[in-house]
Amino acid sequence: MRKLVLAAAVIIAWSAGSQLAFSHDGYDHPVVAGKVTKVDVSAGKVTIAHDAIPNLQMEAMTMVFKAGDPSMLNELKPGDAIKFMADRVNGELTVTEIDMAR
Ligand SMILES: [Cu+2]
Repeated sequence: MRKLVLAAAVIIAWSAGSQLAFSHDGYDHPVVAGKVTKVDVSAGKVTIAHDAIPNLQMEAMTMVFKAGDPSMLNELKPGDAIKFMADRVNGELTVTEIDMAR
């Protein structure tokens, strides 16, 4: 829960500074369930078979995301069940948070 509150605070701060950075309506990133299908640490990218992502108006699909921070990929491997948040950052679909699902 604390992470969600922090994320909201960061988004509000960013939105105040740059209207261009955010194309979605809300200040919240919904947590989305997914399964890692590929990890490319050198490219800083991860492929996720994900459920619907409401803040990106995206249905369930498998696709590549950029990692908001490359270090978040270090402990991920194909087959991992995850909970994550995603947003469009500088025009790229980016995972902003990842946690293992339990
Ligand atoms: Cu997608």
